[in-house]
Amino acid sequence: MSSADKAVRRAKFEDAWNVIRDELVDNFKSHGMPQDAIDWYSRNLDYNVPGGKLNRGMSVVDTVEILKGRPLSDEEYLKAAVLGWGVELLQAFFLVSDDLMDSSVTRRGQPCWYRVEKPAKVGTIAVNDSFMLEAALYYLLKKHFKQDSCYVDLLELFLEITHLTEMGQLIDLITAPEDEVDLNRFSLKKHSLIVIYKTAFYSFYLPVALAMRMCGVPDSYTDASTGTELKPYEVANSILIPLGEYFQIQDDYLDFSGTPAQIGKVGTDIVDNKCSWVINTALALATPEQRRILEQNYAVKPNEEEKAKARQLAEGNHGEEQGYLGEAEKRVKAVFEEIGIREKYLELEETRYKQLTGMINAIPEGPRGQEGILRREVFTSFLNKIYRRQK
Ligand code: DMA
Ligand code: MG
Ligand code: MG
Ligand code: MG
Repeated sequence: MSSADKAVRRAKFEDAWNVIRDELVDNFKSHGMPQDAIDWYSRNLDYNVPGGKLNRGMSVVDTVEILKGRPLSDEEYLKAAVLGWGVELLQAFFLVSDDLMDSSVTRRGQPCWYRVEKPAKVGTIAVNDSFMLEAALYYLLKKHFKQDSCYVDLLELFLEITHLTEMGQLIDLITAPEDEVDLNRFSLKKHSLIVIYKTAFYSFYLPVALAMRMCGVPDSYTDASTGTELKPYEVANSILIPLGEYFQIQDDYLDFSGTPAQIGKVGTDIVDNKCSWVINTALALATPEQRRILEQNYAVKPNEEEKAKARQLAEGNHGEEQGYLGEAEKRVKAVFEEIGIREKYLELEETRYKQLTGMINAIPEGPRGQEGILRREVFTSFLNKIYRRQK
C-alpha cells in the first residue's frame, strides 16, 4: 500500500473517532453532569485516545476488510471502527495507568496524563480517568452491537483479554520492585511470560479476534483444500502471540535506543528495574566485570540534582530531544553498547521475521471473498506494520 493510501485510511479512521467521541460526550451530558466535568471528560478522551500509531485499532478495520474480501459499506465500516476505537480506548486505559505505575514522563510527545497541570492538576485523578476510558468502550459496544449475535463473544473477548493484560502488568511490576535490585530474578523465559501477557494478547490477538467474531468466523471449520478440521481462533493465537512478543521486544529495544523525538516517550526501563529484553540479553552475554557494572548501576535512581535537570529538560522540550540521563543509567547504557545489543537486535529482527513468515505461509486458506474463512493476509498485513519499526 502506498503511503498516500495509508494516510487516507488513517484519516477515515480518525473521522470515525469524531463521531464516536461525540456519542461518548453526549451520553455523559445526558446524566446531567456539570460543565466542568464535561470539559474534564472531553479532555481525558482527546488527550489519551487519538494521537498514537493506531496500529491496533486500524488492524480491526483492516482485518474485517480482508476477511470480507471487499470494501465495507458505511454501516460495516462504522461497526468495525467502533471495535477498533474500542481497542484504542482499552489501550488508553492501560497506558494512563501504566505511566503512573512506571513513573513515566512523556507519552506520544506530550507529558503523561497524570503529570498534566493545566488547566487543572490531574495527578491521581488519572486513576479514575483510566477507569472511565475502559467504561467508555463497553458503552459503545452495547450501543452498536447489542442486537447482534456476536455481542456476547465481543464482550467476552474484551473482558478476558483485559484480565490477561492485568496479569501481565502485575508480573511486570512485581518483577521490578523499586527498592530491591536483583538481576538473578530476570531471565528471557520470565521476560517472555511477562510480554505475552502484558502486550501480545491485547495488542495482537484482540484486534484480529474481534474482527473474526464480527465477520462470523466460527470456532472450527473444515478446510476445503486439505479436508482437515481447522480451529481458526487457535491458529490466529498461535501466530499473533509470537508476533506480539516480537513487538514488545521492539518496545524494550526502543526504550533503550530511541530518542524521545523518535518514540514520543522518555525510556524508563533501566531506572525502573524492568525485566526487559535488553537487560536479559546483556546478562546472557556479559563478562563477569560487565555483570558487576550492571549489578551496581541498574535501577539506581538519579539523585535529586539529576532528577531536577531531567524534569526541566522534559518540560522545556516536550520530549523532543534526548532526555537527561543520570550517571548510573549512562554506565548501564555504555555496557549495553559494549556488549553489542544493537547488532543482537538487528539479528533478532531478521530471525523473527523469517520465522513468522514461515508460520503464516503454513496456514491453509480458502479462496478470497469467502466469508468466515481465515486468510494469511490478516497476519502478513499486521507483521508488515511492525517489521523494522522505528517508533
Ligand atoms: C506496555 O508496557 C504494556 C501495557 C499494558 C501498557 P510498557 O510499560 O513497556 O509500555 P510503555 O513502554 O509504552 O510504557
Ligand atoms: Mg510503561
Ligand atoms: Mg509498564
Ligand atoms: Mg516499554
